[in-house]
Amino acid sequence: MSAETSITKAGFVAVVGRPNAGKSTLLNWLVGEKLAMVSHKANATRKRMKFIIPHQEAQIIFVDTPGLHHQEKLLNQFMLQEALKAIGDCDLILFLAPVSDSISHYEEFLRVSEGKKHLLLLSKIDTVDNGKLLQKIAQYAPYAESYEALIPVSVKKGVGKEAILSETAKQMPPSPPLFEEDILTTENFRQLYKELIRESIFENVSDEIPYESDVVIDKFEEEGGLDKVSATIVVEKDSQKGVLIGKGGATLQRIGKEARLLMEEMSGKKVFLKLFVKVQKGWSKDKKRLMDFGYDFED
Ligand SMILES: Nc1nc2c(ncn2[C@@H]2O[C@H](COP(=O)(O)OP(=O)(O)OP(=O)(O)O)[C@@H](O)[C@H]2O)c(=O)[nH]1
Ligand SMILES: [Mg+2]
Repeated sequence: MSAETSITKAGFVAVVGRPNAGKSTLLNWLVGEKLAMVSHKANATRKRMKFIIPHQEAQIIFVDTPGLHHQEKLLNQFMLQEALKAIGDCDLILFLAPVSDSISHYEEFLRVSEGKKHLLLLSKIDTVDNGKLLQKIAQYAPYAESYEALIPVSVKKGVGKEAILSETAKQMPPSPPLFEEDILTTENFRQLYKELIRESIFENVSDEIPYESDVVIDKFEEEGGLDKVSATIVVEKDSQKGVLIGKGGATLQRIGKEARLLMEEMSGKKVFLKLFVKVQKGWSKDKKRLMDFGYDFED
């Protein structure tokens, strides 16, 4: 770490909200690179992920989290725990409330947020007119004592970035930088690639398959400017394997091609991707299997 750093503040910021609120999209936009998977389908993010963004004299470590959502399945319990851990470990929370959501979700959040300082972000404001936006802001007004700031945001329209970064930087505690100053995330390429393959699955197959599948990177080799990746998509049922492969392998080919393009765009390298599909019945309900896939309950 450079001794000449201009960073005098640093801290962790948990980004939380209901599934599909736009958390991962927001963080990709703030960091200026598409690092995290996003999907129009809910419950895309499964693990915490750090995004490191310097702003003014602060090093802000944003932590993306799975949507706040209760479900019986073990994988979903892990996901909820991830969000709650991020809340427990942070200096500030960004709570994302899509502008069309009922404020009851914010009231629920206030009950789990342990009185921690937070910014209330009204997300996806491009989906409503100005009148509706003002109405919604008025509904939150009685809670003005609870939040540090209310910021209307639209990633689609490019609204809110400066306000989010400066309000967040203001709340960071005095500290030397906590991570190297030139990195955007602490995730390695294996993990980032895994998530982009999952994104391609979310976008290309429907019903329960996105929720009952996961990706294991079996091999990752760098050769010159080329990343050679072999990965296995794990599903719960034989029928899901059939759907994922598709007629003559067409679906798997499409998933692979879209994943490869996402991976190449993120890494700026050429990627050679080989995909396999395997059935492991009950993996999403089995603690040991979940741990093998990187969902570590003790972490
Ligand atoms: N119209 C509009 N759509 C948005 C905006 N931000 C995100 N979205 C869309 O909202 C959907 C969900 O985005 P994500 O970023 O995956 O949401 P998330 O909160 O990370 O979701 P989980 O990981 O499932 O909890 C995607 O289809 C995004 O394109 C926005 O500002 N405007
Ligand atoms: Mg997400």
